[in-house]
Amino acid sequence: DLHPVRRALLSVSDKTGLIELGKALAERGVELLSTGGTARALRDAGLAVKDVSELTGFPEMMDGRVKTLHPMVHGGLLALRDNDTHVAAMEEHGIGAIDLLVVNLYPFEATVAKGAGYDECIENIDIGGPAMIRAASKNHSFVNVVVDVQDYDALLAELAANDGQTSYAFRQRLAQTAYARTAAYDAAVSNWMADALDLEAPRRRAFAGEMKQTLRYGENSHQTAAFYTDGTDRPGVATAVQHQGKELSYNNINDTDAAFELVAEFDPTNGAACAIIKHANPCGVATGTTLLDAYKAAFDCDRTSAFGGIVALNQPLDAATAQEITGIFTEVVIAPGASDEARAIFAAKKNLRLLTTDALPDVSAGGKTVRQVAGGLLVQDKDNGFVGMDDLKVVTKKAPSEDQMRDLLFAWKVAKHVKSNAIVYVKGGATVGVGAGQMSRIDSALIAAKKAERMAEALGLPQPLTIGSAVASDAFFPFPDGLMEAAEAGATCVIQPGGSMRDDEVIAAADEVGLAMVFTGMRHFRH
Ligand code: 93A
Repeated sequence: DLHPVRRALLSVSDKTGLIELGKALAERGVELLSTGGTARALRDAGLAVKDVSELTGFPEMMDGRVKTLHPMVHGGLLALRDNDTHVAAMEEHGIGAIDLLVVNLYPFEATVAKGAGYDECIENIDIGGPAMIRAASKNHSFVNVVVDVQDYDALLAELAANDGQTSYAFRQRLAQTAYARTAAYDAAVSNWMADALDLEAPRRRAFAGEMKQTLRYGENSHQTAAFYTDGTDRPGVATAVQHQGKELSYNNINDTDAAFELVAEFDPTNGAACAIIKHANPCGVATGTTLLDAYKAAFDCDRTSAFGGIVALNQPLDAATAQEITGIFTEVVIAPGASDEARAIFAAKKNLRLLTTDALPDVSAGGKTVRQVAGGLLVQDKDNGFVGMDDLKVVTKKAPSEDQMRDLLFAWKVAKHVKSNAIVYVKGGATVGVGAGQMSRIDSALIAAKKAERMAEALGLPQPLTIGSAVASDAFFPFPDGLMEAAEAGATCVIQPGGSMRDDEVIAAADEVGLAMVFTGMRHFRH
């Protein structure tokens, strides 16, 4: 199943590594065919190249829209070399076999990413490239197709190992990658159009990903897993740089994402913030004048759960905070940067992973979230809902004080990132109890209060910090009972969406025990 590579067609928008590849192929005696800009680049490097326009007898025309769409090209890619009628057709029409296709496409994704207008995006939809890629991939019994610069080395290694030939298995793998590339390309075009046309629910949707890394296993050790990126360059766990520590696990990536997206809710120009995550839920979130203060306060919410947690910061990691974090076992720290001193401190902790990005995730950005169910995908807008002071409606006789308002809005931001049913107690810009993922809201309120009691004991406090706290509920209280649990735990003010059939009863109950309560009019379920 080894086949020699004698003739190659190179047509690339990204010219990275092109000359080295061209030279290596020429040294092997491979004849080079190429399109306009690619041919020019190869020729400038002193290589002999035949223009596709010479091959087809047609000039590249219509602004390059038609350059390789021709039987001389597609016949050379698609002809079965072991089929008599195909071979006869090649001879009759003077079509030469093309054994290797190297194409990378017009930079459509990058054009969209830089914010180009409609017409410029349209002009960057490559037609001839994908057509050739799909043709060459179909004929992988004989033809090699390379669509990524990062695969040039593997191609040259394969040729070197097999005296200028490639194996069937190698060509199969190339074809699989190539089809994923054209699929991703068309997915990008279609998704861009859905956005440009403002379509809420396009009848068809395509998703695609590029492997970033294989993972040792998935959520559990009997599940295989890999991490795919979606091609956007958003700051976040997918684009973060890892400075030290062993490879991230599936659960680490999921938790690091949860941590970073949560801490990004807190504008760094308003002060430092820290979020500590376990199993995708926060076990402590706090703001502070310094990162160190914020970390300590977040840690004090639930020291037990913070062990082996993931820490996210909204400002670059500094030495003092780094030192404090090393006080307990932490899996991952992610921040928008880290000082040299901080990195030196972490360097002594070999198992601690440090990830940095250039910027915080943009929490106001749009986009879609996707979740799989049996036989389908659930697609929705990312929850970038925001509630500010002006959106709040005071519904009780008592109105929250300014300090209480601050804590209520803080609690609300955190509740958005807690699995439902979410109950979050906050005092002085720090969570003091988080109840997550319960089937009953009362249980979430109870669990959060219980945790606060336990922390008070551990810290030797006279009383739990839920006394005099602000409490947030991610969805309305259907009955007064859940709210009364929070009041029992010591909460004095409440933020919740409102909208229950029994709002009147809930408000009356709040008034009776002297709570100040505000409605957001927006819910933050998270499952
Ligand atoms: O405009 S196209 O869709 N029409 C074509 O026939 C065609 N053939 C190759 N774009 C086409 N290409 C693309 O041109 C390739 O996919 C590659 O990205 C680019 C290389 O152009 P040049 O060699 O002129 O830099």
